[in-house]
Amino acid sequence: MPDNIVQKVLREHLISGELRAGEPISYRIDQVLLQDATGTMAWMEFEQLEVDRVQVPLVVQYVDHNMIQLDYKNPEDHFFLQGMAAKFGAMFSRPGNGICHYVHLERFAKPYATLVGADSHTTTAGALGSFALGIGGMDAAVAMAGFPFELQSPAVVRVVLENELAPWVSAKDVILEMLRRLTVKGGINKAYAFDGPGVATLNATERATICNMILELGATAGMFPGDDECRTFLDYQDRPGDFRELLPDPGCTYDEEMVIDLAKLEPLIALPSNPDKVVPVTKVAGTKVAQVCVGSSVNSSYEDLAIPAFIVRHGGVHPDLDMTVSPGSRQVLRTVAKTGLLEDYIVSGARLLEPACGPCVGMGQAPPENQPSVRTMNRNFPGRSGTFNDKVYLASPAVAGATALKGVITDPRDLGFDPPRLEIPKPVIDDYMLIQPPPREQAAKVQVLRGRNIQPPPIPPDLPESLSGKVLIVLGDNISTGSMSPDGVLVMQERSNIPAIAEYCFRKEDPQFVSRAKAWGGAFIVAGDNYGQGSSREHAALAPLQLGVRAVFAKAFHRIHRRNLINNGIVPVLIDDAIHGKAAIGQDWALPRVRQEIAEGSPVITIRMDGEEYPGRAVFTDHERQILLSGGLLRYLKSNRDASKR
Ligand code: MIC
Repeated sequence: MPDNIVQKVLREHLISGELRAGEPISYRIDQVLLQDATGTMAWMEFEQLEVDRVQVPLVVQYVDHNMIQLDYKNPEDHFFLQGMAAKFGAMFSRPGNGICHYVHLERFAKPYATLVGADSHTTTAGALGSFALGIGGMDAAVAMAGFPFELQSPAVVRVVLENELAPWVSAKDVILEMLRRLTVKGGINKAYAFDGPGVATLNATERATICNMILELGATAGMFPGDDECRTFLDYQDRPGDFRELLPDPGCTYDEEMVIDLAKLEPLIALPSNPDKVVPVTKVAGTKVAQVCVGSSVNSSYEDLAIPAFIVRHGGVHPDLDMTVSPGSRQVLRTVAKTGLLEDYIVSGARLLEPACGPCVGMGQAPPENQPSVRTMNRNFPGRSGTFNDKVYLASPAVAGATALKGVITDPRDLGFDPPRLEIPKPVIDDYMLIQPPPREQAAKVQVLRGRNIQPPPIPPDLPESLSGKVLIVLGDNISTGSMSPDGVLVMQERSNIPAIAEYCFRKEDPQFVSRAKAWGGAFIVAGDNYGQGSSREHAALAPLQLGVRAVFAKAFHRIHRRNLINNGIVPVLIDDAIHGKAAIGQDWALPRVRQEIAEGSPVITIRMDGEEYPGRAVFTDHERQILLSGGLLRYLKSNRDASKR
């Protein structure tokens, strides 16, 4: 049967199930990526699986998120991760080596690889023909232990790219256009396979921009073919042996199709505070801006940095704003230094940051309240920048550069000069900060520094016959995981300590949430559509678990967060508008037959409120039901292992 590129990679790795949209499948994982903010929990979960070494060909532990070392917490986490990587056979990318997605693209991504990562933007590697997706830390731990990865087979959408981008229009505008058309929930359980004549006009890092932000559609993955552009990038990276041609078979089919005429796109911008609030830049041109941030895991390649550098050399960064630049990797930083771009930025008055996520997750450079910050980053959920009432806009490096020059949001087509003709130099390749794990015999002797703030994850309780308690909070649509586990230096440095990070749960939405949850003994969260969008952070499930939350009722869940809830023994129940409309804080709700309904595979989970019963919906795979009945994924795996020993 002719296969599209998603099917080709999955078929080569398939262990069980059928490659049909919606069917549960399991497949073999080649590579796992961890970063520091999710990695500490993932390693502690891995330890619980009692496996002496990672069981997949490549695991890389990056340090790129919690880079501000306010006190002992983050640096001790970094050394813990370095020790765990050495002990269990993972590579370690030292702080300063770069952003996980960018370094992974440069050094490890390749056609036909399957990659999972404890970071939602792991999808970036799809630019080089990997089937790559973000997952929670516990799922990453289980993948590292060699278990097949389970997924709902995504519907494959063919994205036909036609023609070529006009001057000053960029790959960022392609993905912003997709967000404009499809919204932040339009891609749930879909994989986007790029095809058509426009594909060859986009180089690997432009493809990475699109694949990174494909996640903002809620999508499982995005994939470009393994074609000449992919080969060129791998050659530049001195990895010609990693190339394999990966093209759709003639006559292959797709579940859906969309067409984007690249030539018709114009510079776009996402308004505060959701990545799908996309409008043409012309609509908001002239808005005064306090900050411009270039770089992060998206738009941090040499080319991405070259365009704003070229623009701001026409007079310097506007005195009324602050401009920051974050290169994607040490390789990019060295290339930028060698080619003189660094000098351009220094002369122009930009602030140079280290190759790390930085402002993207509120790791420093928080903007002033209520003042626009234009960023080339991937998300602008409320408060993510670290500032409570932030106003973050997302746009391309060209728009960011033009804005930095003029001090107001500016369409680069109005600059009055042409974009630079970019020669992409051969990068400076240097893996000095990527540490190989020692051989197995030496690994056992590795001493791991367990910092004082590193506390084991909470263990979910058993799922009883019935659950009852109070509604703790009622939320609207598109609540991101940043609400349950906020961004910013102060909160994120508690990523290794769930009791501490739980104190910040829903602090933006409702500062009384935590005290109420404690006083009422936990219970239930009620939410709208696309609950848990955004980040893969398992902490968004672990913090509610710590506070006693046993079930979450929502009109729809984001894929990664839904799975994190299940893994941690919290029941995700689907509800309709009518039930959502009845919910109020403090109501007594019950799931009177929850265990039996889940055990029987019932499509309904009965909700009782005010003496009436309502049908909540349950859509679980058999395996997910077993996980919930066992009190979470680790308890499920442990009880299976103990049973097989008996
Ligand atoms: C993000 O971009 O939101 C993050 C921070 O990289 C997260 C991971 C995390 O919260 O640690 C993600 O994308 O999964």
